Formats: sequence, structure tokens, C-alpha cells
Amino acid sequence: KSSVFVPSTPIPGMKPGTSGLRKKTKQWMSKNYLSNFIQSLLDTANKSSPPHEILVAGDGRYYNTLAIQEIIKLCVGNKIPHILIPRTGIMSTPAVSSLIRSLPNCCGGIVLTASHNPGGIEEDFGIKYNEGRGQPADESFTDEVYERTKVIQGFWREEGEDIDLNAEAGTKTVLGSTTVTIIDPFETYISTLRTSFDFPLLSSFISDPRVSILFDGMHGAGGPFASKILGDILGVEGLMRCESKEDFGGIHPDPNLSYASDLVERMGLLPDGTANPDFTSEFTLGAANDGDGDRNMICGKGIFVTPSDSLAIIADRCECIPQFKGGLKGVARSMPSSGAVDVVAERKGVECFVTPTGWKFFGNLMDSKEAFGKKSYSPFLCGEESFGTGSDHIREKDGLWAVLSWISILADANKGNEEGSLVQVKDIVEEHWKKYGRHFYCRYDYEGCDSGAADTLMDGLRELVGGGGKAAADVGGGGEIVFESVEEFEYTDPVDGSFSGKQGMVLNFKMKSTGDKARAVFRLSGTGSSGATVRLYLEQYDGKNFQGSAPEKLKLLGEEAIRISKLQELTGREQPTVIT
Ligand code: VG1
Ligand code: CO
Repeated sequence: KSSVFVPSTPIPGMKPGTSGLRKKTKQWMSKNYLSNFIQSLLDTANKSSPPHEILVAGDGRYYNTLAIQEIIKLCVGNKIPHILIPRTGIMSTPAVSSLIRSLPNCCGGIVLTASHNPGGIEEDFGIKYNEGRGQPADESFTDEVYERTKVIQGFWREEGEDIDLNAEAGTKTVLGSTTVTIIDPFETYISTLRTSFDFPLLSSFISDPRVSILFDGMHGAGGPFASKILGDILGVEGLMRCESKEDFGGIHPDPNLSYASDLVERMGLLPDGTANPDFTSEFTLGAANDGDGDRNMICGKGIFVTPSDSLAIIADRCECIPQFKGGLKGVARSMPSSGAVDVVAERKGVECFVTPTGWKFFGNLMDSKEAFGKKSYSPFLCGEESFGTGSDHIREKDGLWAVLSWISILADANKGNEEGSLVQVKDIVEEHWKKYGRHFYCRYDYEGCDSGAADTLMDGLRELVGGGGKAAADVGGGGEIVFESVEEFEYTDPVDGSFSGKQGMVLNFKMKSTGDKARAVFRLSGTGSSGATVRLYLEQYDGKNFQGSAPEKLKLLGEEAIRISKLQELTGREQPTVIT
């Protein structure tokens, strides 16, 4: 057996999106598809520094095991000295990031996941690459991979025995000039979380008989990690759907009001996120993770915490988390996320960045000092409206980290409260709104739209920039919501100067009676595997009235945005697929 060069020809459409390349599983399984992409990826990684050690892990979805076995053969063919595989082949994305960071010789990780997209032979599979600091590959890297997929002539491969993915951690197999080592998926990540949080404090709070926590793993990669950390170590009893499954039990593993409906119901909530007047939940905290364990949804008894509010509240109270004892130095949010965290940062005198969608933009800010010799923003907090929250303990969003942050906040709010009734999530959120005002927020997703129609919609909005089309857009509007302007969001990375254009169209509004600002943002999703998903993000600040349902409050704004963008005429959609 030896390494052979297998001739192949370029396959179109291998352009990674917001977070890796996502396609239908069957496409990945078609001839040379996986091999072409992996060879292009290894060639790109090889350019910066020849890969010495690579981690290969996935979220456990259908094709995970087969793909790992094939990628090993390709890595052996490419004479990569060392490959690390977690036992079972399954690791959450945050655990991957933390492990890469802990290994001095590891150049990166190939992560087999389509994250929150459904899994199975008829559904989605995907591949992401995380670089040596544990961060998602940046645009220059993924652009380079794409360029190579367009000219590839073949790939290196070496036939060999399959690796036993259930072997004990530490088991080594030598294949050609490569050593494959099975490693423990949990160890490093658990010790990272132990340095971020006060585990003894958390477990003593959890053991309080008044406290009860419900966690939904959505049958994703976060499940086994939650069982170990929340269950075995911290004593949480309410664990649901924590065994990972190849098809996520047939569900859409995206923790939001629509797709985590069981949890939402058990938390005493209606599908629009408001309290169910006929049902009081027994749970203090409810949380869910997505397919690869990097997203989180947070609910309390009868209250849903929007991800943007969750970030703002964690920022406001972060000093109760050991990681932030020294004081918060920087925060960031993706542009479509609400401005709730901006207000907290301003009051705390902490620098606040607004970045394009996707976690890769946070990494440079976190590493500004170490990797770029600039000012340090550590400890750093960041998040996205798409149920992503995290910090610089790793370089990915982290579903479990967010849950532990909320348990820390609850424990702190109940310090010294041994007998009375518990301070609940609802109390914490309402107190926050009282202090800072409320950023009402929700998102409409229109999935599976025609790509041409979606592009026309965005182009139409682009024409309104600069006020040229303002008069036209105003016709039929008026009333309480006054349309002000349209702008296109672009970003120049303050650390390395790289530029990202076309990051979303922002429509600015003002409320006539109060002068409060409102905003509607349009973006096309970069994580789908077919067609186009139009996302419409709605946000309205209210400094006085905090009560009520966000979708209800934002209905008028939504109608205005839909009218101005001509969404209905262009896409033929009467209703969004998902409101969250
Ligand atoms: C979506 C979210 C974005 C998130 C990305 C990856 O991207 O909007 O905030 O970073 O998914 O999340 P898009 O381009 O579809 O809007 V994950 O958990 O799927 O890796
Ligand atoms: Co994810």
C-alpha cells in the first residue's frame, strides 16, 4: 500500500458560506465530492504552514463515521504526520475549538457538521475548518479553498484499514507515515469550562430543592457533553434528547421558538415566546443546544430570553462569572443582533464592536493582542441574534458556556436567599429592561425562496441607499412608523484591515410619537444547502413600555419592511417559514 494520486475533475459550487460548506448528504456522498473538497482544504492549509497535526471530528450526523474514515485515508495520502480523532468521532464545535487551542502543534480541525441544519441521508451534511487558534477559517482561507476546488486535478489517497472509533483514548494506529490517535473528546473542554466558572458554586445552587433545570440536547453533539457536565458533574436532572442521533431524531436541530417547541411548551411559553396563562412551568431555567452544540436558547419560567437580551444581561452581570472577575474589556455583536448589548457596554465604558454575521469575525478581536500585537480586549464577550453566545475562553460560540453563564447569574441573584422564593429569570430580565429599556426583537425567515427573486429584492433595497428612492418608499407608509433611510452594512476589520462588503441592508425607522428608533435588516442566509433563505430582522427600542409580545409589537414594522422591499411580490411568500 502506498499513497496514490487519484485523478479527478473540478466540481462546481463548492463555495463555503457563513460557516463552512453545506450540501445535501447525497451530494457529499457522490463520486469524488468529499475528496475534492478535502484535498483543496489540505492544500490551502499546507500553504500557510505544512499541517503537522490535524483534528478530525463531527457532530454525529449521518455520514459522520464514513466521512471520518475517508478523510483519514486522504490525510495519510497527503502524508500528514499526526491525526487526532475523538472517541466515537463526535465532538461539539466548542469542544473542538478548545482542544485545538490546547495543542501546540495542531494546525487545525476539520469539523463535519451542518450545525443547525437537519441531518440524514435526505438532509444536510457539511464541513468547516478551524485554524490553529481554534477560530473558524477566515474569508481569505475559504476563498482560497474555493479557488482550488475550481482547478483541482486529483487527490492523494492511501488505502488502509478503517480505524476503530470506539477504541480507548490513547490508542494509536500507524498508517503509512501517519499516526492516528484516538483521544478523549471531553477532557480539555471540561477543564476550560472549569477555569471559566465556579463549578462548586453552580452544583450547590443546582442542588437547592427550589431549583430545577431542563436541558434539551436536540440529539446533537452537545448532548453527550451536557450529560457529562450538566448531569454527572453538576447534578442537573432534567436532561432531554441528550443521546446524539444520526438524524437528530428527525427534528430540525435549531434551538428556537419554532424548532424547540417541546421545551418552549414545558417552560410555560406560547409559540410567540410569551407566557402561557394556563400553565405554570416547574422549571427555573430551560435551555437547548443545536446540532453541533454551539448555539443556545435560554428560557425561564414563563419567559423567553432573546439571544440579544441574553448577551446584554450576561454583559451587565458578568462579574459574577470568575472568567470576568478582572472586569470586562470588550464586547461585540453581529450587525443584525439588537443593540441591547451596546447600551450596557456604553454604561460600563467598555468598547463595543459591530461585526458581520458569522463567528469568524470575532476571532481577530479576541486575538488582537496575542496574534497582532495590538490592544487586548480580553476578557471579551460576544454574540449573535441567531442563538450564538460566547467569549474568548475559546474561538467559537458555545452553547453550554451560555447555559453555565445563566446558572451563574441565577446563583448570584439568589445569593443569601436561602428560604424565600427564588429570584427568577423573569425578574432578572425585567430588571434589565427597567434599567436599560427594551429592544423588542424578532426575526422572520423565508426559507427555500427562488435565488433570483432574493437577489432582486436585495438589489432593489440597494437602489434606495442614499435617499434616491426614499420618496417612492414613503408612499403608503407614514402613520406611527416613519421610514428614514437605507444603508448597506460593510466591515473593515479593525485588527487586520480586511474588508467585507455586502453584509446586509439596513432600513432605519423612527417612531412618530416617542422618537424611539426602529430598524429592519435584510440578509440572505449563507448556511443553506439549496435555494435562498431571506432573513428579515426587526428591532424596535422602547424606553418605557416593556410588556408584551415582541412579534406583536413588531408586526407593523414588519409590514412596512415587507412593503418597502416588495418581498411579497418578489418571492410570492405571504408568511415567513419561521418567526423567532
Ligand atoms: C446563520 C446565522 C449566523 C451564524 C451561522 C452559523 O448564518 O445567521 O448568525 O453564525 O448561521 O451558525 P446565515 O448566513 O444562515 O444567516 V451554526 O450554529 O449553523 O454554525
Ligand atoms: Co451550530
